[in-house]
Amino acid sequence: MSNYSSLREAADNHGFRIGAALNARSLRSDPSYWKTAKNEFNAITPENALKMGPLRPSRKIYDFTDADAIIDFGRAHGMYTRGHTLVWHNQKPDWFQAWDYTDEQLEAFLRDHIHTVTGRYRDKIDAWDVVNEAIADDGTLRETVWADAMGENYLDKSFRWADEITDADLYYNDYGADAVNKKSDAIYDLLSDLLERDVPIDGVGLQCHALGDHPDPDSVAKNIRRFRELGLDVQITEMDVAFPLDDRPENPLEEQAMYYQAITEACLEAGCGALVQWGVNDANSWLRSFKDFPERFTGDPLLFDDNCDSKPAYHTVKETLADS
Ligand code: 9MR
Repeated sequence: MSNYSSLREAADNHGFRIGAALNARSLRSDPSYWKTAKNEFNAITPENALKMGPLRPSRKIYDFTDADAIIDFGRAHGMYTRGHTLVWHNQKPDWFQAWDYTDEQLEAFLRDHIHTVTGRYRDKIDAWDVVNEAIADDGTLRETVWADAMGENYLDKSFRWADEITDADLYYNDYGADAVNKKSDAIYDLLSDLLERDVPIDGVGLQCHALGDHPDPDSVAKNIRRFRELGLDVQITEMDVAFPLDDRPENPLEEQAMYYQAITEACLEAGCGALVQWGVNDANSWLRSFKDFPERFTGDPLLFDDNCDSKPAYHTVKETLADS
């Protein structure tokens, strides 16, 4: 057993970033959530507050209240901050539906959005997920409003606009691409092309939502290595580990602990610099409320339970960091 009193201390001592996605409501209202976030993690990602929908209640108005609260919390406690996300097909503002824009207007809107948001947090955000989930599950470019108006070039432009304003590291982030597979192959090709065109991209975020399928940790390590060899930084950006309700292992908490351990080992061995879990504690996990798969997965995917008590996975991750 290590002598470290927190995950944060173990991670700090080994130059690793261990993070959690945060929401402003729980930070404001739940003291054990606040305390766990502050004591156990040295990195944060606002879970929703920096997305276009929450930030843009109307076309001309920004609402930075929740984003500021989370980012100020991180800065007050010396945490590394990931900004999530500037360009995504989901969580667009509601008013978007009714907006009858031209391609040129949409491009100008996106450029202004990226300039404004990266500008506000110029000295406060360390890494941005500039583009999120641009590749579809079959490996082709996802059809989105951005691709529709601007073509594939929307990625190049988005990274360049962010780079005009901020010195933060600029990431491409996606799910289902944690291991070597068809989707991560497509992302590898996409990012190689961006680098070849001198697009300012620094890293790739592998989300690692391990729900039904738990990607093979050896293959995850191999995947991390190949992106590193391209010259990119790699981070695990949204990890959670759940099981299908109709195919639960006998000891889900033990299995979960072993899987978190294996991915932490893969990160350390392959040179991935951060592991961020997607929430602080189970009660706040998106799996509890996500409408797209009601009651399909166990709802306790994180390192802390509903009361913010540590789970077996917490201890395997901490020991793995301590031994590194
Ligand atoms: O956790 C987020 C949840 O609260 C939102 O309702 C949802 C909207 O689609 O987005 C969730 O976060 C997603 C992240 O931004 C991108 N990768 C997948 C995450 C889980 O769906």
